[in-house]
Amino acid sequence: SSLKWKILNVPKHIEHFSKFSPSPLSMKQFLDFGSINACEKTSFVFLRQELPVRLSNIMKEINLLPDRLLTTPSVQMVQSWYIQSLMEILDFLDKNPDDYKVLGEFVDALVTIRNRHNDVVPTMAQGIIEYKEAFAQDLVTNQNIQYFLDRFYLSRISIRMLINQHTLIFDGSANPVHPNTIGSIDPHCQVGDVVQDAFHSAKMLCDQYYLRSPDLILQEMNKKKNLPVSMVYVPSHLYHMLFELFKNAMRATIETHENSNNLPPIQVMVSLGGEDMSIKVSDKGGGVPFRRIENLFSYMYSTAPAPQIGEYTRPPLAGFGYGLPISRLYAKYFQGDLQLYSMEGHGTDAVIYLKALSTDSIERLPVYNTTALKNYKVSQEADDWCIPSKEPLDLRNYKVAK
Ligand code: W6P
Repeated sequence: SSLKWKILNVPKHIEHFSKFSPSPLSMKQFLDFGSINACEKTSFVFLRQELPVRLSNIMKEINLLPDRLLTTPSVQMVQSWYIQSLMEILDFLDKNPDDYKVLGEFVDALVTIRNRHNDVVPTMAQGIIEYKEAFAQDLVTNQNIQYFLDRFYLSRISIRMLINQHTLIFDGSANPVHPNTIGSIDPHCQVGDVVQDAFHSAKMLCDQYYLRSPDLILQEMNKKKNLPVSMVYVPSHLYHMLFELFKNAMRATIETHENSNNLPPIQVMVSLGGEDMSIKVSDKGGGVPFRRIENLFSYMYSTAPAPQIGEYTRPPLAGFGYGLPISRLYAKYFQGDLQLYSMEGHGTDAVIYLKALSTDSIERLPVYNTTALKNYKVSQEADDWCIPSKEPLDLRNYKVAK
């Protein structure tokens, strides 16, 4: 049958499309797809090539995972979703872009694909749990998993962005919920408003579990004008990052001031410069030792099995899950970053750096090439730094050897 023929040919299609580099889009290009002269046909012709390229590039990297991880039921399941979705898009390669029915079917296919991949993050996490249960976790494995998941989730964010833009802009039946947005992009995203929204949501969770919550002090700096800071951005991405930072900041604040009647507020500074739009979230939650900061972004160290029934469950307020590493990927997606500056004993500053100019906001995409391949081949080697000795050296026994 034609279905069997297609499945047998999937590896060949992956070979073909993974030879192309993904094409990063700028905010301006995203906006052009959604402007008055937006052409559904152009978007369709672009996506039926670009989606297979992005899918195939990352599928090549899935295949480079250590066998013991690749063969877990969870990772097998995720891989089968990618194969199925790739086949469904390839179905459109021989269809006529001038046929409006084809365009309608394409929107439907994209919605199906997006839903199929909804649970990729928890399913991959399950794969990591299965892997951790069976094998000792070493530093090299942690590095490899970190490298892969950062690229894999960034690829996923980018693919969902493309799908969201096309379906939101060209689904004629859907009334635009936000008339001033172009797909998921707000050309006049009011950063302070998103800060307030995200803070409010985190505060509700915090009140629910701790019966109190810190206040917000919000300040804005706009070098050019005395106006609220505004930029071209995806509000849902910004909200996701801020919500995560606020949950962390609130939890740290409450847990270090357990025996105090007043809580130090969380201070936010939103600053717009010529190149950067930066947001600093400061808490006085006692901070984190410098040595542990890296672990906050580690997929492997922050993957814990789901609590069993009857077991003590932690409040859903931060400090677990993939919130921080994925928030950093949202920042990096349009050439920004997310960094933590902590002082143990005092508190933590979390800073989101974004590009102020839409001309600088260009997708940051992983590409499968020989450099990527090399990064999966790193093996356990001797460290080129000494291991600090615990016992002070007894100098009386010290003899100079040459
Ligand atoms: C902390 C740990 C943390 C992570 C992210 C954001 C804020 C904070 N505060 O103590």
